[in-house]
Amino acid sequence: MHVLSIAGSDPSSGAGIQGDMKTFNSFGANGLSVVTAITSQNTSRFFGVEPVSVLLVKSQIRSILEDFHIDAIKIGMVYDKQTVRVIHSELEKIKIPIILDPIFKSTTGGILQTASAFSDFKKLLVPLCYIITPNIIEAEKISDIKIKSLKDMKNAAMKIQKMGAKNVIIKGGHFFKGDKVTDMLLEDKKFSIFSHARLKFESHGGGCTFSAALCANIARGKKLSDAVDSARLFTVESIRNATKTGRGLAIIKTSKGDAIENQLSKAISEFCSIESINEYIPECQTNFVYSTSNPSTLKDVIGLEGRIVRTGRLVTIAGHLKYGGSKHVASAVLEMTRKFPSMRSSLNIKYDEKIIKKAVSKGLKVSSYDRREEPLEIREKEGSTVSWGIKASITNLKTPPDIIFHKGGFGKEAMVLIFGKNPADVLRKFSKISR
Ligand code: PXL
Repeated sequence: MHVLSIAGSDPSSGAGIQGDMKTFNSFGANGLSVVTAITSQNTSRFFGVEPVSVLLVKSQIRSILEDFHIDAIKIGMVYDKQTVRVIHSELEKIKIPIILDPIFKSTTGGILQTASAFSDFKKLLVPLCYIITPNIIEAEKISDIKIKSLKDMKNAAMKIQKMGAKNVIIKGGHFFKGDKVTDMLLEDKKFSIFSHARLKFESHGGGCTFSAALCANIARGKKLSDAVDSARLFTVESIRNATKTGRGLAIIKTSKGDAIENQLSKAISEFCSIESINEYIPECQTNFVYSTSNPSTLKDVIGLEGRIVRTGRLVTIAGHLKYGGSKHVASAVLEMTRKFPSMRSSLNIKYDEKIIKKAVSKGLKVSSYDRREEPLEIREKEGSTVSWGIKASITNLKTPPDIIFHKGGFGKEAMVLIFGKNPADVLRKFSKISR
């Protein structure tokens, strides 16, 4: 998965391009960068800034877009009017979701956008974005509404949306001096509130960390409210771990990223490195998935957008992990969690009678369905066969099965699905039935 940050350089590495790359990395995304300006600053003081030439910004954007498939773009610091205009003209026609992080001033007071860039910033970049991520002060400036209450926050969000941003998240950290920090998301017409305990100290890089984490989550295909929630929790954790590397403000220390994705990614690597694993991969190849708790749609289940494929005696991971990336195995997990909410992970392997016998002998609970019994109306409905099969296999069960298999049907390959509470649990069960 590739994500692009178009932003300024921060030599202290807490914010800007350098901070974004750390956050992207924590989310397992490949971070690419277009530098719009170079700042000179440390953890105590801001020394200066110079924009990168318009021609060079343009050619950096083109060099990346012509070579990589980019899943999401974050726009951070844009110093002057010319840079605003060139970014707009280069991105105007592309279909990639844009996360716009308005940046006007550094934590230490440096000017990061000239006053004369502001009207073009509003007119050209705000309407390009899928979501904009201002804090209270930035939201006040963009909306021209003084924010003193949640109601003002709502009004500001609606006004910014009217200016063309598809969705708006206003971060409440700089306001409401109480123990809680309240962030407000306006997604289409719906408001959601997120809050967490206020952290006691100031640090450098929180805003960039949030928007970069949000960018990585959107690239992964997460639903917007889940993407915001994950980015927010990641940022809080990173601020909590901030360390005083220099003499001034503590620098954000990015933490581990999305726990669900990390667990799945680790399990997939372990699965692929098992000896002779190629023998377990079916013709239609393998997927491995893990859902959030209480999933309601395929978008709540992360899996490979692609497959684990046989390549001779080895296997290769083709594609990236993405929420909504898997259809078949994810549908199986969705159906399973409706009845047994704890069974959130699954893996499909090739059917073999010996595997089923071994599973039973090892005390695993096995269930099955017969594809020949599938009603015609289900068969004709695209994508509903798996759900039907899983439902048929668990209807009469009081406890969840570890394995569900079917022996195939006309033109359909026989298959074994292993279920578990998490990817490690699935692997543990797989190791019981494999050689
Ligand atoms: O945190 C905002 C920010 C973004 N980009 C650059 C910065 C800062 C804050 O200092 O220096 C380059």
